[in-house]
Amino acid sequence: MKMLCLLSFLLVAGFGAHGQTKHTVQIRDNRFDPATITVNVGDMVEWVNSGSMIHTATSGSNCQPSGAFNSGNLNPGATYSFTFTSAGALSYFCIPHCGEMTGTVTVQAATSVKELDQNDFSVYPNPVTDLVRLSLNLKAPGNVSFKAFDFTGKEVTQELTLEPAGSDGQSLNLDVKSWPRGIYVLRVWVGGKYAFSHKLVRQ
Ligand SMILES: [Cu+2]
Repeated sequence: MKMLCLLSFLLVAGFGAHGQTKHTVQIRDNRFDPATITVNVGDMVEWVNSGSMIHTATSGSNCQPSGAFNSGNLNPGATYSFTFTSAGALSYFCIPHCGEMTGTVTVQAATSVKELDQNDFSVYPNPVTDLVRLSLNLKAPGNVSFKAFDFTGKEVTQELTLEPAGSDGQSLNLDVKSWPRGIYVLRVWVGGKYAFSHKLVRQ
């Protein structure tokens, strides 16, 4: 029961409604952690002031606000969330420390890839405890790469690539033994374009 509750919490906290992913950026004295983050259209970024000073997350560059978003002053412990609804790269900074505290949010459009969709991609076993096999059921039109993220939006793997298909198809084994138990998202790119995401449960 305890596990079920935790699972429900993770689902709500990690994905929210409508498949939205929440990403967290820690505001430290004096930097954003991570300073660069890539999200998909519709995703939310939450900034958490985990420093001991007042900071802001304010879109713009060279200490000039652009008006896209602005947290206002965040006291230690305060949070600010913003949902990104259009693709592009947005620079931001902290108003009191704009010379040294800067970051970038890159928002990518989820493009549909007709030649390959989620049905052509299998993840087995799922839930997984140690080794998960990722494979394509169809020959993809280009290199397929993916990254895994935990429920806070932190990347947990370097980019992994499936080479263009040979006669035996494309697959690889991903060792997740060292990952903490929880829910992960595999984001899949085909030919360099974001295609879809797939949930992976490490139990
Ligand atoms: Cu600051």
